[in-house]
Amino acid sequence: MHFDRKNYSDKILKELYEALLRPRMIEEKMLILLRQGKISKWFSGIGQEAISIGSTKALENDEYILPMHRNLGVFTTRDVPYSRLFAQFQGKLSGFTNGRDRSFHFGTNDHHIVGMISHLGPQLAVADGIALANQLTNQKKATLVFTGDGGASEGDFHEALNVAAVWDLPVIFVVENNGYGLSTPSNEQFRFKSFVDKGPGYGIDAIKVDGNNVLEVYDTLKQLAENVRRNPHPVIVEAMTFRMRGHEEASGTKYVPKELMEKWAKKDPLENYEKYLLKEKVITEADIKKYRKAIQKDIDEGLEKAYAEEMPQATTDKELADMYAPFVQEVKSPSTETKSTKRYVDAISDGLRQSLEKYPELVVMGQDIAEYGGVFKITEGFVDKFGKGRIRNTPLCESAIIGIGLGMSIKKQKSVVEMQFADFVTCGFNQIVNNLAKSHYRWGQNADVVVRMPTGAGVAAGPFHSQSNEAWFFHTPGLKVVYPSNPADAKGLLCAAIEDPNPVIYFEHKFLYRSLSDDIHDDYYTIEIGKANLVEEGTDLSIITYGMGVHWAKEVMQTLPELSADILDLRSLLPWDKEAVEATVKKTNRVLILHEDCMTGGIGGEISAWISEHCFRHLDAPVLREASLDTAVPFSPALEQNFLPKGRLKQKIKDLVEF
Ligand SMILES: Cc1ncc(C[n+]2csc(CCOP(=O)(O)OP(=O)(O)O)c2C)c(N)n1
Repeated sequence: MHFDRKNYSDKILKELYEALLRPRMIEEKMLILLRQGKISKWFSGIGQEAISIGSTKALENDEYILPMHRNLGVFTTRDVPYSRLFAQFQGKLSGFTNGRDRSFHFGTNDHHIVGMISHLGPQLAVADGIALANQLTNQKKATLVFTGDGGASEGDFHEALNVAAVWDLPVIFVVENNGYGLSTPSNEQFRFKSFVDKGPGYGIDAIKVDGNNVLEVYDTLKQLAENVRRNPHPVIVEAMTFRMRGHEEASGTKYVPKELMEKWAKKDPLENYEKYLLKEKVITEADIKKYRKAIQKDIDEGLEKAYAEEMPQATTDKELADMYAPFVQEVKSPSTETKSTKRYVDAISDGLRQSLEKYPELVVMGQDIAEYGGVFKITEGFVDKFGKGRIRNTPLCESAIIGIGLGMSIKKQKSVVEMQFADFVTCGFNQIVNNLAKSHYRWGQNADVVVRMPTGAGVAAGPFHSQSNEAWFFHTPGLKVVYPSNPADAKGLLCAAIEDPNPVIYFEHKFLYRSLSDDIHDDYYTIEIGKANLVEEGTDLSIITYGMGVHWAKEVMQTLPELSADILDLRSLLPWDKEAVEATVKKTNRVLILHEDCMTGGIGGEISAWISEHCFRHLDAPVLREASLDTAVPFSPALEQNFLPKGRLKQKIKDLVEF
């Protein structure tokens, strides 16, 4: 292995050596602990340390690094206290996740590190988000994110690179090419020869380094980082290396040809660098002993402290509360009584515009939302007022854009992401349910993102532009879900969603956009998230509903003058207003839950179960539900109307009162 020290001082060379030695020695200890059953799992980075060390040393300490499962060296080089690191591995409270996540699945803003989630690829877009926040606030900072060669097969890799390229984001994408993804060798993972070939495909630079040569990694990354800071743009670095142990310790390496192991063993990054430094007389054998002794002491002390700590005890209230960033909503009333007539679509636009005025750190992202104004024209004229930096046209990369929202939150910026249609959220689903929703619970990082979801049927738009998918998110702890049914709520709930530091899925019904108007307050105001609204009062039954259901219920009740109903508009689905539900059940004793979403697995099932469990004594009839058919949303108008519940509603109401 050839080392070129260029003009680097002995001091730097020694620092690199010491930094390289640390993760190696910790790992050797971890392997012993694993054998003794004292830790549960270990993903070894032995043989790959030079990439973590060279990269981390090349960056400034306040530049974010997003490591993967073999990047222990990032944590040790950023001086994460060993006792906390070991406590984290053991699931203890003084780790970084209150015992809620394992190994390297954590971030620490104190050290400017954002850890991975198991899904690997989502990490890459989070780096884009941090870089975008830096760019928008004029901070000349690089952001560095790792991926394995296997993880790079995920669509997330493509999306993150593509967005970074289009937006000139200062992100260094380091691909650790270690030849395998679990047991799958590169030739079964991809066909191209080198990740460097991907650069031109994205219109960005790409460079290959010997990932086992710490000096080469350090020097290359240092220059790249300087370059990226000065002239923001993304770059791919392919670091060639090899995984010397199993995917994780239990899985072994039987499938790896012996010759490959032998070949790469000769390239060990630590041994080779040590030999070089000895030969160059930068260090002596005595220095090595000294380093080892000091590191061993740090490890022993860290372990002792971690072991001395008790295992955490569970407290249900705390576990539940920590799914969300603490926030007590202060409901804002409009400052004057001035009102004007606004359509539902204008009310959303109004709320969004006023929120952009209120929060200079708020950025809106979505497809065609800039000059074009979005397909529903909600952001029309916004670019002129707020500029292209804050009103951002995005490529068709839902997953990356939502992940970018999380990255922006890490830098304390708010974002609203517009799905062109709620249906397309499937392409960003993983980021929402696994990254945004779980981030606060896992490591205390809130995701200050609102996802706007033009939803619903009734406009003959077919199976992929009409779906109701609120139930997917209703089932996901960590999210909030709101669903306004009228212009006043649309504005107030959007402003409230943007104020809330938690991820909020905001449903807006396309059918209502231009069909419903009302006099609404001109001033900024918010509506309480989690609070239902009793829109009509009656005595014979309660219809609990939201969205279009509110309008269907009102309309159908008009055709039944002999009956009167409480119509309860939930407005918020997560959390939903149990008090209001209980109150109406106690009042009328007969309940129908109505929603546009399909019956099976719709949120009506949950509300019905809750009523049975908590209000059973107040019921004079079983809780009934009416909902769409359990089919996809059909295109042709007659089929679509048959799919929707409205046509069946009258009979259901009669069934309920006659029970
Ligand atoms: C979406 C997803 N699919 C599969 C896995 C299981 N898995 C974890 S790591 C891994 C291999 C990753 O290979 P690579 O990215 O090359 O990193 P390496 O482990 O080689 O460092 C696999 C298949 C996962 N965690 N997430």
